[in-house]
Amino acid sequence: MSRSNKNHDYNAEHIQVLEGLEAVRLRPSMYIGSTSSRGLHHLLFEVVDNSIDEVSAGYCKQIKVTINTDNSATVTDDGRGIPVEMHPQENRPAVEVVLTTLHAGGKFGGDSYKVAGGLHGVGVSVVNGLAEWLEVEVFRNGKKYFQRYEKGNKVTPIKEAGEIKKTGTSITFKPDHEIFGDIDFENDIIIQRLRELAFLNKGTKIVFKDLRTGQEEKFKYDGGIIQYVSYLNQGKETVPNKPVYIQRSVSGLEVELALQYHAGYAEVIYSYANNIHTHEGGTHEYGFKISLTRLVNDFARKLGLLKDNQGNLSGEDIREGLVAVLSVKIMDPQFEGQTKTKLGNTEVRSIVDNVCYEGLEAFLEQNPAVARRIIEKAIRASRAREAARKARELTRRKNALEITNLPGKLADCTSKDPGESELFLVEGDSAGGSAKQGRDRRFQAILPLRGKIINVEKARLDKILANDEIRTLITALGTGIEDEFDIQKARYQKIIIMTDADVDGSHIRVLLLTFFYRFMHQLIDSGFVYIAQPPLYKVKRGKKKEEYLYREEELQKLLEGWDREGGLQLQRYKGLGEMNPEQLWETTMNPETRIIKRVELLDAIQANNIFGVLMGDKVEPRRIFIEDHAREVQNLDI
Ligand code: 0RA
Repeated sequence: MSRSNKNHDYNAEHIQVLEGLEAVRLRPSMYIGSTSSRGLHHLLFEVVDNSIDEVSAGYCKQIKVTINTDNSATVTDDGRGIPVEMHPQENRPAVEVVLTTLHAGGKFGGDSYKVAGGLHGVGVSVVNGLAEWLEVEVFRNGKKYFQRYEKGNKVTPIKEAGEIKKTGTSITFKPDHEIFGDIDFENDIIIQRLRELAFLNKGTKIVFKDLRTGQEEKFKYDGGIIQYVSYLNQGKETVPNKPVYIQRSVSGLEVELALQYHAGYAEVIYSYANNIHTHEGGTHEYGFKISLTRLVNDFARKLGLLKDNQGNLSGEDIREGLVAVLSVKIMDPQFEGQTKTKLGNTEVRSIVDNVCYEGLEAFLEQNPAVARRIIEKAIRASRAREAARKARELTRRKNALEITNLPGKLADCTSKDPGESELFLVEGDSAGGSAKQGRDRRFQAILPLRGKIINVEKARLDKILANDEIRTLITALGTGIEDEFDIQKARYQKIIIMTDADVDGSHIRVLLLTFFYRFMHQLIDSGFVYIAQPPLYKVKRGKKKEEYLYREEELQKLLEGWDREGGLQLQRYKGLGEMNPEQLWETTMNPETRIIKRVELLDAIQANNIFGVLMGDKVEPRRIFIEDHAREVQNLDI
């Protein structure tokens, strides 16, 4: 009887535990979102988050993450160590409670900003339940303790395993193949999160080691999110030189902001609540955005850059080229939204608004030159946006009135199938004429672009949008621009930029790519934009057929192998205009023989940056750019 009683007691405890973690095994997605690769990595990050909680509590300085050869993962920290002492209510060691009870974490050490809500902070017990096995080592009280679990069930009691001076926790677990289809950890995903955590928790050393490949990475940023912003702006021209940094605690809410502008146009705002990336934003991000909009407008009026009769600059214009990291720590975060990554706490909005307004105001007052540059950038953005709106309206009106009436300069193709239709954007009227004669009119359309628009240095983007030729281009493409862009309406799925290999040619390419990048980036994303590669040389050797050379190296090779007997005629092409229609067709336009280079997003971003250099306020970078390109052209002139 007593024996069965004992068994009964043991089972009662056991069953209760099983009930908790069995639920996790039955419906893992309810706890970790999915059992895909994302869910797998979620397990690891859950364990790391527990160590980060020790960092937030002020007891942990170093975290080490190791992927072992059997695909198990080890997370070691130098915190206080999970308590091994008896838990007063549960009557078993606290470490067991932590590892087997759902949401047990919150019952301990209540004064730190614990991650909670959404899919995060489900607790390390969930990891235990979804692991083939899990082993915990605790370093505490001068001793080492050890315990092992399988599928969430304890297989050994917590027991002492020697003496040790340091404190901390080490958890090793192997994801259960019965739960996860794929149990291979991916370093890129892990590294990105660990780097992010190191930025968000300044001074914390985070080490990553993959014993499968030997890869090792170390992250430690004493500058925290200041270094995060610098990292995001790496290699870019920035205002100010060092990111602005604000940090303040109000009513238990800790607010940290770092920001800096770059010369480009993209807006990057990363917001976090308790180290969780709030992809969907929320009250903290909203508070920051409205404070920045209000402050920049207030300043613009104060400095007389915005007159009484002018309307306010929009938030969007003010955030063009902005990189900001906003991190808040909050006691009881509410995560809302589709993916539970939107901070919902209402009191946060006005606190963040005030902290950011006051902090940034103080900075701008001490740095009036920076204030001016930020405001001027916003005014330029506002002008470009207004011009884009007008261009959109104009092309729309034109389309409505004369739907079948395509621009006169466009020599369209007869095919109406975008999949086979090509549009050549050709520099200059004379090359345009040759292209029109040489083309296969069934599927090739020609739009000559006159020299006028190529003066990038003088033309700002708002002017360029007002340009007739660019508007013709917009109409010819049929897609609309910006928010109204619709790739389904593209009349050609190959848009081929055909320019000379000289400074003007490179300018026109920069301009067109910048235009596509800023107003029709989906064209580039879809791989519809190409650069034609006209030949550099025509060669005739003896009685052999003429050959065309597209690269300098080909000429080198040919000269090295030349036996000097057959005679050799070499013609260097300086421009497209030197080729007659047949030659242009054969060398550059005929799909059977031509070379065209697909434009990658990176090419377009680069062009966009160069555009910034060419039309920016700085004379020096422009001079260097033009000199560099002049040199390239000279080199071609051997
Ligand atoms: C509960 C209470 C205390 C620490 C921890 C849990 C703890 C958990 C994990 C998980 C990974 N590393 C960890 N480090 C600590 C507070 C202990 C105390 O008051 O001494």
